[in-house]
Amino acid sequence: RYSSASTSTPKTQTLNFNGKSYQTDDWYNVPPAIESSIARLLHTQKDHPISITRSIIESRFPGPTYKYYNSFHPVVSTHQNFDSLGFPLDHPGRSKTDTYYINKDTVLRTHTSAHQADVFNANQSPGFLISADVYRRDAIDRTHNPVFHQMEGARMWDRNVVPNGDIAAAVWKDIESLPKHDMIVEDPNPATHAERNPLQDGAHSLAEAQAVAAHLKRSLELVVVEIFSRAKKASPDVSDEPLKVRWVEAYFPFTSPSWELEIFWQGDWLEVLGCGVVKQDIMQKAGVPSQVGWAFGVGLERIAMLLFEIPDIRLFWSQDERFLGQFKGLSENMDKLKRFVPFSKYPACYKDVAFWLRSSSSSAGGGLGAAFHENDVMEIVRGVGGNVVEDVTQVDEFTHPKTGRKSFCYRINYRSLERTLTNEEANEYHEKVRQELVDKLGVELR
Ligand code: FA5
Ligand code: MG
Repeated sequence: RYSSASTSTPKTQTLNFNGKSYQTDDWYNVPPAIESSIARLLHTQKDHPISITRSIIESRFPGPTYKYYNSFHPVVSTHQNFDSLGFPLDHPGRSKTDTYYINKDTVLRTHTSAHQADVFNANQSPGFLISADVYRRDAIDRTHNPVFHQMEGARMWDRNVVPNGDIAAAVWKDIESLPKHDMIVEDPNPATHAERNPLQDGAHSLAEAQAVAAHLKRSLELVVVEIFSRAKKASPDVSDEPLKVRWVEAYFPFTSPSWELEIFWQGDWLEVLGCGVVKQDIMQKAGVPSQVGWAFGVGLERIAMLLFEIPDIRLFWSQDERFLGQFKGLSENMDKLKRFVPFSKYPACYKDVAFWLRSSSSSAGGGLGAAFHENDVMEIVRGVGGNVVEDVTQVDEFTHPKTGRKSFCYRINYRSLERTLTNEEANEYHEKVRQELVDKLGVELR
C-alpha cells in the first residue's frame, strides 16, 4: 500500500486513502497500529457492541427528521476538523502531540464534528446523526483509547420556514411531541451564563437559546433513559444503584452555550458527551445562515460500557470469541441484550521507568519543538506495547533544586486481554520503551 516517493531517502511517502493520494511531510505521525484500525469499522460491524449501541441511539432520533451517515472516511482536511469549526490557530488540539497528521493539511479526524459544516451545507434533512471512528493522541486508561467512536447529532430549525419566523415557539412545539421521563437529572445552572456560558448576542434571543437547550437536553436525557432501561433488563440481578446524571457547563469553539453530560459509574463521574447551541457563524460559513439549532457529540464506547457493563475500553478491539461471541445475534434481536460477562483477567505486570529531561526541555518554552509532552510518552508506550498496555500513570515528578532539571517516573501496567504475559515478555516490551524514550525524546534514563 505504501510507495516511496524517493527510493534513496524515503522521507516522504504517497499514501492512498479512499481513492485519493496524499503526500506525507514532516507532520506525518501516524503509527502502523493506528493506521490499521481504519479498516475495522466497528460502528457498522454486525453484532458488535459499538454498532448495537449506535442503533439504539439512532432509534431515539427517527427518520425522516434525522438522516444517518455512517460511512464518512476518517482522513479529513485541517479545514474540516478545525477551521470550519472556528478553532483558533493556536488551539492545543491542533498540535502534533494531540492529533495524528498525514501531512500539514490532512489529519485523522479527532471528532465527528469535522463533518458538521459539510452536512449542514448539504441541508438534506432538519436533523442528522454521523457515526464514525475518531483518532486522538490521548492518555491510556480503561475509559480512554487513541481510536474510539463518536456519534454527532444535530437538529436545525429554519428561520425562514417556521411560522412567523418564531424559532422559540416552533422548538417548544417540537418539545411537546417528545416523550417525558422521570429520571432525576442535576442541572443547577440556567441555560446561559454571561461569562461562563454566554448567549450569542445578536444571533439568538434568550428565549430561542432556552428553547433550543431544552430540546437538546430532553432529547439526550431520553437516550440515557433508553440505555439504562435496556441495561437494567440486560442484568436484572445486579444491584440497582440509583442512576445519577448531571449537566455540566462546558466550552467548545463551535457552540455556545455548551454542556457536557456526566453519568455516575463505578464510583466516579464519567463524561459521555459534549453539546450546545451551534454558533451562528458556523451556519453562516456553511452557507445556511437561516438555520438555528443544536449539536452534540457522544462517545459510543462510553455508552456501550454502561449498556453492557464492559469494564475496559480495549475490549472493543478484541477479536476473541469470548468477547465477540457474547453479542452474536443481538443486531436482529435487540431485546435480548445481556450484560457482558468478563472472562478472567490475566495477571498485571507493573514496570517503572524514570528519566531526566534534556535540560532545554525542562523549562517552559525551552527550544522549539523540544518541550516535553506526556502524550509523547504515551505514544511510545502504545507503539511498542499496543493493546498489551493496560495503563500508564505518572508516579513521580521531581525538579533538581540546584540544576533545575526535571525528572519523571511513569508506571506502565503490561497486561494482555488474551493471554498471560511472561515476565520476560514484559521486560522485552519495557526495554524497547526505555530505548525509544532515549532515541525519540532524548531523555536520560535514571
Ligand atoms: C468533542 O469531541 C466535541 N466534538 C463534542 C461536541 C459535538 C460538542 C457537537 C458540541 C457540539 P469531547 O472531546 O469532549 O468533545 O469528546 C466527546 C466525547 O467523546 C466525550 O464526552 C467522551 O465520551 C468521548 N471521548 C473523548 N475522548 C475519548 C477517548 N480518548 N476514548 C474514548 N472516548 C473518548
Ligand atoms: Mg469533553
